[in-house]
Amino acid sequence: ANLIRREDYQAPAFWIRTIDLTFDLDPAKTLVTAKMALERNRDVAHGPLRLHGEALNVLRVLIDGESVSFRQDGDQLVIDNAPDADFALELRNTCAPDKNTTLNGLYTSGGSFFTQCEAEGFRRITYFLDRPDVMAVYTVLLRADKAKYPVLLSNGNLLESGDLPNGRHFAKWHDPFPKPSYLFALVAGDLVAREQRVRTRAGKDHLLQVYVRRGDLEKTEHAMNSLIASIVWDEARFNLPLDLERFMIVGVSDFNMGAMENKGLNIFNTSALLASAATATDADFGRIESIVAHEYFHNWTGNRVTCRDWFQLSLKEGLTVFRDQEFSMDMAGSASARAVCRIQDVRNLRAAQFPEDSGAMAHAVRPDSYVEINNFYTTTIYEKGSEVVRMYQTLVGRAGFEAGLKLYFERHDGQAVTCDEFAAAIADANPGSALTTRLGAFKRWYSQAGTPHVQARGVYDAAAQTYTLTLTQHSRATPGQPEKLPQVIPVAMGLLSAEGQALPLQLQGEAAAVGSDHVLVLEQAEQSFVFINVSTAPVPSLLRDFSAPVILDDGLSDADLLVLLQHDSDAFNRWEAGQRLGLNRILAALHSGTALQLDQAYLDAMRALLRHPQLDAAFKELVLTLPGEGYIAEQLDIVDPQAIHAVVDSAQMQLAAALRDDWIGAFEANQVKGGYSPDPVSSGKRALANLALSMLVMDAPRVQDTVWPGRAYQRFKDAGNMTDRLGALTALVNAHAELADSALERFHELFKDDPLVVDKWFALQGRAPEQDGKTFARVKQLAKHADFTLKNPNRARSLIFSLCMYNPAAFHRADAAGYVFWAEQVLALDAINPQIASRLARVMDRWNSLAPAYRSAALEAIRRVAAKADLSNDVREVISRALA
Ligand code: BAL
Ligand code: ZN
Repeated sequence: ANLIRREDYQAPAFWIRTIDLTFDLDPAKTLVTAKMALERNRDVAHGPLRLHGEALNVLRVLIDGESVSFRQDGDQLVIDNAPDADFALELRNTCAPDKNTTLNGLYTSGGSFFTQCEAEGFRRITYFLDRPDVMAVYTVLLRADKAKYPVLLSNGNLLESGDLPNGRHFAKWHDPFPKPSYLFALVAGDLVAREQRVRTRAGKDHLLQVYVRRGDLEKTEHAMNSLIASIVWDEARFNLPLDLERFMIVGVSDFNMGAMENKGLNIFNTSALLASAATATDADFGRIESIVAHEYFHNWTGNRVTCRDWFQLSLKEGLTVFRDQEFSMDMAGSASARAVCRIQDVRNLRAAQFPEDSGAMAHAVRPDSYVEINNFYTTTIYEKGSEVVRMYQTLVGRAGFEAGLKLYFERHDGQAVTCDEFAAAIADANPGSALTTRLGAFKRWYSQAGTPHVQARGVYDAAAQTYTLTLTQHSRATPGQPEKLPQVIPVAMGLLSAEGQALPLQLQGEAAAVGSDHVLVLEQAEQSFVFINVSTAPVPSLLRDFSAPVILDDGLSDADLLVLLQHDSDAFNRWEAGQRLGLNRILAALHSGTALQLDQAYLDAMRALLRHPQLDAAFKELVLTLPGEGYIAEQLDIVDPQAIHAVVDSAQMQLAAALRDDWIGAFEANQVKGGYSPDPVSSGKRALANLALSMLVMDAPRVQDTVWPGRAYQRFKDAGNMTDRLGALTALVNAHAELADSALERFHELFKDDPLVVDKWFALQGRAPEQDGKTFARVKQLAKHADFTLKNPNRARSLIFSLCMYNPAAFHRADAAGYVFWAEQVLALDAINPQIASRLARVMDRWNSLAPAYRSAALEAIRRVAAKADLSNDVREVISRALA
């Protein structure tokens, strides 16, 4: 397989200006006719026309109506003597949607047709210059059996539709916006739509539609509301209007990603679209809102301005994640609810992106090379990319960032550009800003992989009333990048007195204090900042709101952390202080190899937090939840997943026992009355009540209590919404309560006809804490369940990924059976769907840091996969990197 390098980018030899596509849809053999207007790109050397195509059967190739000779070169169709003048190319080919289990290109799901073209799926539909810098105007004629496929959709506006002989019908669509092939979409099937007409600020009317299968219509209200909110928000915050007369969303249950931003015709995994109180949790409602927003926001950041090449993927993804995160925060409303969003985003970043940055697949936000682009739809491109965009905003301010984005669209609307163009627009709109004066160094965020480590140490001089804060930074080597240069790191900070008072900040050399909240810019390997007129030894609160994606070592004592936990005006750092207090104790136990004994000071702090009269339930739930096992593993050079699990489990049991009365109080105080609403206050209460219930059920055996397991079972049975029902079920399952099995059975019986809920049922069992190998044994059993299949990505994720990716103690077994299972599943999946297989393969990214007891067995399993001769490029790349 070829390594594709960023530095080898060349503009295309031809442009395709328009394409007229005709589809005669048939599941076994679909006929595709493409008529394209081509012209040579005179800026590049004269050469043959090379079109991409995969798994296609070519029937004819005409240039200006004449048959032309062509040859196949691997997956390319080559025409050596294409004309110099503009010409018309006509192609006719077939493809086999029914056989397409990759879910990439044109495929069928539940008897309907769907497409997925990002990144390189269009070449599985017809031969094309399937690269994002070739933008064409599409006209699409769909023809199909009318009874089976009454709805025929493609991008843009419907020009005409009508009946054809033999029970067939047609629809013709035209998208006025030139677009790259990855944004093409078609849908054909028996679907129904929720519709809404909206009028935007400019007075234009638009039709919004959400298409789903018949029985799912009542689960689309939340998605429609989220779409409307997204439209309103993008106009209000960034002045970006809806540019289409018609905006459609379609749900499909077989889908590799969460959703796809095809122009005017977003296609969604049903898991990111359908919600009702009875079937979806608060977290699902939140996720749907953010994904609907994300895809909608792509209409500008991605579609109107797209990527020149796939190395620039974060140009659209990092920026669009940033936009959806900002949207979710604005929707959340109160300062506290915003902080909860931010904490959750950072928790996800640390749980997924930090390990990626320190593992075999570490890559820069703008990678230098790839074998399979599908392997680079990663948390680094998305979530770290979003943090990079956030740092622009931190450095130029909110208004400055908005001005920068405005300039970006003024300059590049309708173009395919690079991350450099984005950086230049933000910088040029903010001359003299903290960003613009150091733009070159700032852009190292795009080129250097790895998470920078920042160390902070402060010295207080009581006599001089100064506080000198010294910040140092270094980044560890990552594959292919042994040396790193210092990065530009905005460090938002404040100083507190030991009593928790915010202290005014005045930097040496400045005439006056700058308030009590300030952004320092660390740009050298080491820098000192001197604060003057500091009346008392301060406690520093650094990296407020997580102002940069770095690992901070601030050397703070327990006493300092307690001050921050109780008093910091920055809610993020308040949460962080609580996490650190827990983490320090867990790490100390792991380092010393002794049993964890939580001390009174820590337990008192947690109790005070739980009892706090002003803090919101959602925030309390986040503070009282211990750091995840994956995040703890990240703090260690040698990882023993079983040991980590044992210590975390013990910490949890002690928290459950010591705070028993307070958990009861928290459970009772956080019951939500009335109808279901997924708003931040209600969902925060449900989250805390569920945590309390889990704690009480977990603690029950210690005090021979049967009341709380009984109450959990009752709540599971009677719950009026899925959040409460699943919360109660989780409490029973995670505590290995006697009632767990009958609750699981009942749950399956209740929801066996709802695939998204059955996914939850599998996932819950795949993630259940291990106890004497029971969880692992159950997963192996469930893999043979009648409802289980690897063909549906959601189902594969629900069981197999839950175990291998999210349940380290059940997966990393002394007898290596987890690794054997992993290898089997990767190989089985690879034969069906390489994209999903390769995601599972990545579980072993960090095998090298496993303790010796696991390491050699893990390596053996990786080698077993590597030994398979016909691995996909996707899996081969991941496995090769793991072995490199
Ligand atoms: N572009 C792929 C799906 C998404 O990021 O929206
Ligand atoms: Zn996206």
